[in-house]
Amino acid sequence: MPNRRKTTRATPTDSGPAGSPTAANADGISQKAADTQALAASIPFNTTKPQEHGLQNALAPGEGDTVVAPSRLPSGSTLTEINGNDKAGSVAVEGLNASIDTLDRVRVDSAGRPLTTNQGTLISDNQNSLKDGLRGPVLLEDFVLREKITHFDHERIPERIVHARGSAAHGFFECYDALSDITAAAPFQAAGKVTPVFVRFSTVAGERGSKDTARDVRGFAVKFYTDQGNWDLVGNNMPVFFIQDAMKFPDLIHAVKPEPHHGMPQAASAHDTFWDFVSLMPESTHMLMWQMSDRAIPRSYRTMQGFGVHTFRLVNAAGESVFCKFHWNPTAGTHSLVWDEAVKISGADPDFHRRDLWEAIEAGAYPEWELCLQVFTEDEAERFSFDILDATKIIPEELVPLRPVGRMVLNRNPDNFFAETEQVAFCTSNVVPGIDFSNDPLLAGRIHSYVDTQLSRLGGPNFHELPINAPLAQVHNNQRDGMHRQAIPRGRVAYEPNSLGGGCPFQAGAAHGFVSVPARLRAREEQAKVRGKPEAFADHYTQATLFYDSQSPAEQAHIAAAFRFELSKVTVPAVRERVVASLRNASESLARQLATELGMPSLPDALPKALEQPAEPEVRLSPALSLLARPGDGAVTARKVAVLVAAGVNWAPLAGVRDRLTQAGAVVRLVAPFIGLLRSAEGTELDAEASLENEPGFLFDAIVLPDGQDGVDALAANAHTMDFVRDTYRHGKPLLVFGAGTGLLAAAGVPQQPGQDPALVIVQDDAPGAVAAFMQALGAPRRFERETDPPQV
Ligand code: HDE
Repeated sequence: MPNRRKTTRATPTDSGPAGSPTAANADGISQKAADTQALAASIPFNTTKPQEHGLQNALAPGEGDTVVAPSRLPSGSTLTEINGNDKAGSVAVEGLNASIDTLDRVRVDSAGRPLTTNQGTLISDNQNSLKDGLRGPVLLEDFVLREKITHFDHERIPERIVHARGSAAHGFFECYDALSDITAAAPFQAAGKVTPVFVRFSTVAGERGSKDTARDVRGFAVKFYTDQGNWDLVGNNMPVFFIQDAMKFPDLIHAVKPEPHHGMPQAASAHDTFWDFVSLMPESTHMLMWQMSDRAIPRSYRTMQGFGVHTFRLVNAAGESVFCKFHWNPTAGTHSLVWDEAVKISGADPDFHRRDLWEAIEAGAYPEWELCLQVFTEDEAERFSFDILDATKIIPEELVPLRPVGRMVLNRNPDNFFAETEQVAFCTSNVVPGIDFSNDPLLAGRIHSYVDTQLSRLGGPNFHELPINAPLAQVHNNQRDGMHRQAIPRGRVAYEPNSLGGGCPFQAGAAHGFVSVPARLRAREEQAKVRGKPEAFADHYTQATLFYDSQSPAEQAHIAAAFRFELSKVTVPAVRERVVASLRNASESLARQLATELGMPSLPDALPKALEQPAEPEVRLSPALSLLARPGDGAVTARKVAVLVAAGVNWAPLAGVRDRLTQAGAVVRLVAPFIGLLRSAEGTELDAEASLENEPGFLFDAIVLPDGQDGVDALAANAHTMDFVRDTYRHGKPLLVFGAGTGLLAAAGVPQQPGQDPALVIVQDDAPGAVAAFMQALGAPRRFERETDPPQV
């Protein structure tokens, strides 16, 4: 039985005596009144008020003033907080926000548990509604049925307005060396410091259920749960963007999303409104080059780069700041699909990237990226030929090299997609001391939009309390109430300054709190409230040319083919011609090729440039812009290999290959005409886990064709086998072919030029050597040399 406090006279809550209350009655009430009086009296005036004024104070705000209360009574809401019970619990721990904790506090495991309602009431029958007799009417009093149906009716929440389709995982960021010289940001304060992260990858245009392998930008959003608060680095897999000012974002998204009259197409930019918009926005040309490149069809989230896009600031403890750009580089290297493959995969497995990420992490093949910074000063920025506030521009690595500062590893899949991946809210405004914004006008709009959009998507201002969004750093402020509020603040103080809470929570001051870099505005004569862009923003083509010219011949061919495909889907010739006219300012050869391949009667005149004489660029060729510049560590980790089998194949050599690949971390699947048991030529019983029809060849990174005539004949009798072989060859992927398996190559029309194609490995007498060559090709970039346009195989 809870302790019963001796009843005392109730304290009026709406008036009081003149004299200072004393703890005369030695009961809680008078003790509290006395302590509250003493506390309030100990703050005779707001000592920090003068510090709110003047530039010097503004540059280094001080810590708020607090006093230690004579007891915890004044800061408590009620004396009865001591009357604990299993639900009300006990008294809040002093200075602790107990809602801040690992996700373990909300994890649910129902093993061995009976079904209950959401109220915890055990459910006797989860099969039948309550009725007046077996054939009688269902009764409104059936709260079990009603609760179940009601909750079901409201399971869906609005999808993200962009980036609706995504997949995520948990992991950590590990800092290489302390960076306290350039930033006070928590993740970078010590060598080996580990910060938990949650990362969500996404496409942009497609709706929540759309395919993964669309041609699109990929979101690369990282939430750092630092010990100084959450930092969200909400980037993309491309370092630039279509527009330079947030004002145009709704226009851009309306143009790329399904057209409002017929709701098509889904998850694609290949349609009239998109190309109409971007062809009238020449500043989008550089980004269009990236989007038409293979970067828009990554092989996996694990093999794509990430970029913060905008110029940010790093700020050290002394308040000194430098500019920086963020880069994520995958250890596995940058690898992409080819278009024909991406289209086919969309049909066979719309979850291709989600499955790849999930299976890699489940297999312990934890994806890893290196975080690199481009750090430069304001003076250096002034001297660049482009404006660092322009999100359509990169800083070539040849101009400002990348500085590796740490690695990120994703090693835990979510327990629940909705609770974690769907409810996670990334907000570019979530920064920590040591990270600050630049005046990039695109970033400015994002600082507003991300928080704003969560209000409708996640039901109000308390989305930060959703466990996946909650920080690991303690949260103490005077924000109160709002939909679905979780925290139960102790005390009656919800304002600052205050004396009745001893001045708490108090402002942290410049020493610990987030202080915006006192970025010096331009000279007075340059200041004016304006709606406009700096001149340098008008250079719409120089970096589009840099990107295109820096691509390998195969990548350039892919860009041209992508423009051709996209524009061939545009139904208005004038829009196509406008695009080609604009591209003439970036690459004359590309524009001419497109005019021809789109059957244009003539080559459109080049579009007039907004800036005829742009500044001379520092860099005209940047090899780092080619995907081939980062082939990765050559490992075959999580690479998927299909070993084609059928009754009568020679299993022994295949078993050897399977074991070597598996040891190296590749994923090997036995693929047969049908799943299930079959017997090899040696009489070994094999169990095929996939079939030629349920896992088509283009879902794999390479294939192995067996020896054993009976088996080869069985495979040859199934046209799926030909598709398997043809697609693998056409998509530039490795093939390892044993003995009679060469017959399948011939049947599929695959040319066999011994020694010409290191990724087409036909086993002669040195099987181990052949397997090694095959594995090397598996870890390497695709064999684009095979490509012809149109494809011959
Ligand atoms: Fe976004 N963006 N964006 N964006 N964005 C959203 O926020 C927005 C931009 C990016 O996995 C939305 O939570 C504006 C650039 C990612 O949950 C929304 C502008 C870059 C994600 C939004 C941009 C991005 C979003 C929709 C121009 C690369 C998914 C749902 C001013 C640096 C985050 C949401 C996740 C999501 C607004 C431009 C990346 C509407 C206004 C540039 C990765 O707030």
